[in-house]
Amino acid sequence: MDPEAFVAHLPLCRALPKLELHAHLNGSIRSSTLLELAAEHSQNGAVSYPELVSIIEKEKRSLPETFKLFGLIRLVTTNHQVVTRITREVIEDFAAENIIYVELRTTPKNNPAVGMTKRSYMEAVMAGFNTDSIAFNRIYVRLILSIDRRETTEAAIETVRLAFDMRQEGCEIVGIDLSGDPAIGEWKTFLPALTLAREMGLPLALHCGEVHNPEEVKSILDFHPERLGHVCCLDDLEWQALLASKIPVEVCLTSNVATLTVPCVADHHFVELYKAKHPIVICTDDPGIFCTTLSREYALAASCLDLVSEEVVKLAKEAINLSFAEPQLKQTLHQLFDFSHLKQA
Ligand code: 6MZ
Repeated sequence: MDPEAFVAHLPLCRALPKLELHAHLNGSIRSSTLLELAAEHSQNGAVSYPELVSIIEKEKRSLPETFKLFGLIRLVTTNHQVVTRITREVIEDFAAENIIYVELRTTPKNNPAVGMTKRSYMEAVMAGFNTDSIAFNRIYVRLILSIDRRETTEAAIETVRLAFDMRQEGCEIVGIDLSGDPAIGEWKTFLPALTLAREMGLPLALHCGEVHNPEEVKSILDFHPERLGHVCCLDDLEWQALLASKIPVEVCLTSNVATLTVPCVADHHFVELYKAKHPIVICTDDPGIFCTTLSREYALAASCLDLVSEEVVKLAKEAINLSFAEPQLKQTLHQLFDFSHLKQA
């Protein structure tokens, strides 16, 4: 990757209207907020502040270290008010960098100690939608509910039912995700919940192949979810099956390099996907954790693929068709692109 080309692409990538289709709420938390919450919780002994700071400051950390950090984040984001605050800040930050549509994914959590149920957690998330960015249509926000790989079949089904019920009630829920530490859990545990989601008409965006697990990757590809995240560790056979499937891939460059899943951006498998005209969408995964922005991810992708401006705009615009937005909103998003003052492909 040519650093000069990266810098040259940044202004366009910042100005570009963008869609974020793979961002975890608690991975998008502002560092300043995380440190503030950690300082509060270190006083009551819940977390070790120096430990958290040292993990946050590390530029690259393995997947297990990353999940250790998520464990710490979980300890400081326990109550409803904090969940609402984080959601509001994340939406404001996305809107500020010209993201016009986001599918924010989050894992509904039970926390009996503070009277939190999966539903009340989601209500706290939606209370964070009370921002000027949404009110003035600067950004459209939709939610994807995540099943954590540590969960039981029953807990996963509870999340899917909650997504269905809340969507029926008019909440902006558009799909189901499977995420969490890829070293934990088995496909057969989650399959009943994912099958139920499909029966209920909820699209699926599943994490796939973050670690080498050919059996699970094969099962996921056979299941044919609407979108896949990462697909980093695929053997030849699964790679060919992925290409043949045409299942769109959510590409998270900085995250994959930071977690040492991929050696560097230039060697990232998205280059081959792009050249094969496989549907891809550029995403951040966890912008707070990996200190990145969607504009930066687009500039990285553009410099790595050696794209001209028209191709960058086209790549960003294609995300509309890969989103789970309702048809009318897709039309609105197309118009927003068409009215932007950027060169159209
Ligand atoms: C797998 C990830 C992830 O749900 O509490 N998460 N799962 N791979 C990744 N790549 C690095 N990044 C984040 O957001 C944080 C949760 O999202 C999942 C993990 O389960 C993490 O605890 P929420 O809002």
